[in-house]
Amino acid sequence: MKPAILVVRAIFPEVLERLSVHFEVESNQDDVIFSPSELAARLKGKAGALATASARINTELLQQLPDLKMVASMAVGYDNIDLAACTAHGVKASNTPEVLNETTADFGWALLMATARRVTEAEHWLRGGQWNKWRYDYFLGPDVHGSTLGIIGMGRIGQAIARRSLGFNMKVIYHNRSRLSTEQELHANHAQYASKEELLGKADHVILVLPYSAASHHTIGEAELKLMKPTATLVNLARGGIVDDVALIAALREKRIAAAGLDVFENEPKFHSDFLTLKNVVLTPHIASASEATRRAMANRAADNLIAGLSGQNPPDWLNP
Ligand code: 8YV
Repeated sequence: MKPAILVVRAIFPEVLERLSVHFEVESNQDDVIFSPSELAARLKGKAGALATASARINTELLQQLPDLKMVASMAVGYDNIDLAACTAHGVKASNTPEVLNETTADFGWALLMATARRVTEAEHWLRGGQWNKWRYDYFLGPDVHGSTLGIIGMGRIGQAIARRSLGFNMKVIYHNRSRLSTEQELHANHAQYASKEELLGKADHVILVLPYSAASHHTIGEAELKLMKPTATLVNLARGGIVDDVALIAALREKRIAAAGLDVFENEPKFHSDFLTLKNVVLTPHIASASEATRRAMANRAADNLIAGLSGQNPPDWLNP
């Protein structure tokens, strides 16, 4: 008999078909958001789960699921998965690194450009019927080319963003838990290591691409926002919770920084409604990896991991070997 799995959220139909060659698949193509108790009920008796970053995989869940052997998440970030709890319960966990690096870096660039050059604000103004003349000072913003880019979190996505800055003749400074090798710095447009404080004081544009953890909670709060230039922009591509949203709203409202571009929020898909009252923020619904090809690659990579892990092999992206 084939092992039973749950595909927790809706997914590309061809990936479901692929999985059904190996497993008895329970799917959720209506994309119902399960409560923790519904998720536990659905996972009862299942050997595996293909989940996304919105499913909380913790001790409370795992202790109800003695048959579960593997959780394959379709995301690079795995702050939703308690790896120690998985290991304690003999559950393999995997993520989907690499396949989304370039697409996510592209979107970081899109948010940076839109934020600095006030693209969505200007569009709302035009759509609102307010465009009746040209003026020298309409929608002035900071330049992106030739500026200093500060990247916090210089992993694979951060480095892909740094490479893009070469064409914009930018200087790159970065902060990371550990310093890159000289060769990696060279390939990342000669990125220079800086302390977080130094970076915040010097950068014209700050991009956050670090993983979320208890240690990175509110990496950008009131004190850090005060270090930034009043002309600077902030982009968060990483996770809600890395920025203190209440502190950011205050800084944007008081124009202590110029603008922000946010793809992630504390408590998403709910977010602080005060963001909607601000013109100097670009808001997107967690879509940085959302290219057709990349989302397919992520889904297939999660499937590869589940197929390997439940057939006794090492999943290629095993997080808790
Ligand atoms: C996903 C992400 O779209 O990979 C990640 O960590 O944040 C996004 O690419 C999302 O988390 C879906 O699981």
